Amino acid sequence: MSAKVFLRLEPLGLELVAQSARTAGHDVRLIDLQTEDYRQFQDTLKKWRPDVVAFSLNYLANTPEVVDLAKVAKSLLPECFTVVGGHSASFIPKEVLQHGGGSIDCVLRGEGEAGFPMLLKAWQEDPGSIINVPGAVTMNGAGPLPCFVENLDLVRPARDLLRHRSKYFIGVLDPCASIEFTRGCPWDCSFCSAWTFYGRSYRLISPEVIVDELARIKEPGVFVLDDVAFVNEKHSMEIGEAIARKGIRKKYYIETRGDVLIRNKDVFKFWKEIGLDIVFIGLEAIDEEGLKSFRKRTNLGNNFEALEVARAMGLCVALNIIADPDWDRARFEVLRQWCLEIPDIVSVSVMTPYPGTENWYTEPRDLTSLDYRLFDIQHVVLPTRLPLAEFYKEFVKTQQVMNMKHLGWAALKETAKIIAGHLLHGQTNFLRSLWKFNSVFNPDLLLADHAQPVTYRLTPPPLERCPVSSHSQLFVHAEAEKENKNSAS
Ligand code: B12
Ligand code: SF4
Repeated sequence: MSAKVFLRLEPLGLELVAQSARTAGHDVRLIDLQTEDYRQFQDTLKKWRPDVVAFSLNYLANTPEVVDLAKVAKSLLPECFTVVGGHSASFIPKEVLQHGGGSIDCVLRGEGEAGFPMLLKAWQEDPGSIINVPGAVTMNGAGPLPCFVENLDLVRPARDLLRHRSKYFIGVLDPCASIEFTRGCPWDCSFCSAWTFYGRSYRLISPEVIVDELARIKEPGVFVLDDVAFVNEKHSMEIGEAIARKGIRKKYYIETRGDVLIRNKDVFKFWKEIGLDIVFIGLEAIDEEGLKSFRKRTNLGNNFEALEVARAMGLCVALNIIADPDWDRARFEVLRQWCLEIPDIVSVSVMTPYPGTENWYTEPRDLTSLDYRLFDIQHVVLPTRLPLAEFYKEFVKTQQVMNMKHLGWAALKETAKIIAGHLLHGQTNFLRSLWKFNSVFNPDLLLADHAQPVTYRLTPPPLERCPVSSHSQLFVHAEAEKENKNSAS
């Protein structure tokens, strides 16, 4: 839903996988179905007739769509080898294969740059041997655990393979490219799978490589897609200094934590000077109990101080709060009031257990829906205290209050200036987004989605909830500890 209104971003993960295949000597094309349609997908398959069709399944909610697309690919090209990879596919490989009913030949777990060239080689040499490729899962069994990319500096994204680069934007950063500075997250929040996917590893990309790439990016806006930006003070400063030396002028969007901002104030200050524009802080809760239940490993004092510090630096601050399905009207009202008292952009999401998170195993409440499409943190998949229709009314009312507070006269004047600048360059993504909110964020539509016929059902967590005995049972990759020692310091 956010992708229909506020943003549409470059699929960097897929570009990296594409480049790794290209480096291995293959002819590769990319179709981003955020900017192209099913007809173009089918036309490409029919005309180009690729040997391999690979899909990126990062978001759980997209599972039915990806499965159906794989079925289309197989029906058009029965001889082609179909592969599904990406964040969510890595946590539910067997389910994805089963939904495919023979149309998906392999799910490749983990970092695609590492496994995909090996998989292609194995398939070319002896299709029966793909089961030995790290991360490969087929109907016949699973290969060894996926391995990490040896050196993140060596694979760079195939940006040239995307045909509609002007369509990528986030809010006022229109057009906007994406870039990665680091990979992994050192924290371990209970609702998040960012850290479990990478097995707790945290790796840095060299400042020289980053700056070289930034210099080649044409878009004026840049989305830094690190889970938590600027954790490593030295690395962040080195990137900033290299950008300044090279005279690169861009506007940046980053996501980070409140405690990181307080600890590395100098970094944020320096980055503000070289173009840092929007800082998204994953606040998640405005009460200590909430922070503790999410295992955020920080406190309210830190978070509120971070907001003050960021505002004082003149940064545009955006933050997220997680609403629990158990919330009543009063709880939503408290959030609305708080949101009106602060100048920042606030978004609200619904607490959702995802495969690959600790919550998936420990959440005591049973799921009320197994429809993948509802696992988008805007729909509710746990029992609500309020009747469901009422919950959605309160939820959307809260989002509307948050959205409207930025549309006062002063804000509109500023917005008009920004839009005029975009129009001069033929960019209309941000302008269009201003009209879309009410048609997308609508309680009746959210409720109606629960009545849609369900073709593919998510396998629920084990009936017996119990604490996760070892975090490593959640990890996708092996040998994270070794990797950490090599590069996180
Ligand atoms: C950047 C980001 C976004 C961007 C997306 C940009 C884009 N176009 O891809 C934006 C801001 C739009 C976004 C939105 C959302 N996000 Co988000 N996002 C991330 C984040 C922080 C990084 C993803 C990323 O680009 N990583 C860097 C690249 C290099 O890695 P990658 O894409 O994962 O690709 C690698 C592998 O997955 C694999 N791979 C990927 N594709 C393929 C394909 C093949 C064939 C193969 C072999 C391998 C492969 O290889 C790649 C290279 O190593 C992740 C956290 C994380 N660390 O993954 C959350 C994350 C993916 N997001 C999450 C969520 C919940 C959301 C939202 C629902 C939130 C919301 N507010 O609505 C929306 C949903 C958007 C949607 N399209 O439906 C959850 C996913 C939950 C789930 N299991 O579905 C994550 C894991 C964060 C979390 N807290 O748990 N997100
Ligand atoms: S929510 Fe943020 S800080 Fe917590 S584990 Fe996920 S990425 Fe890391």
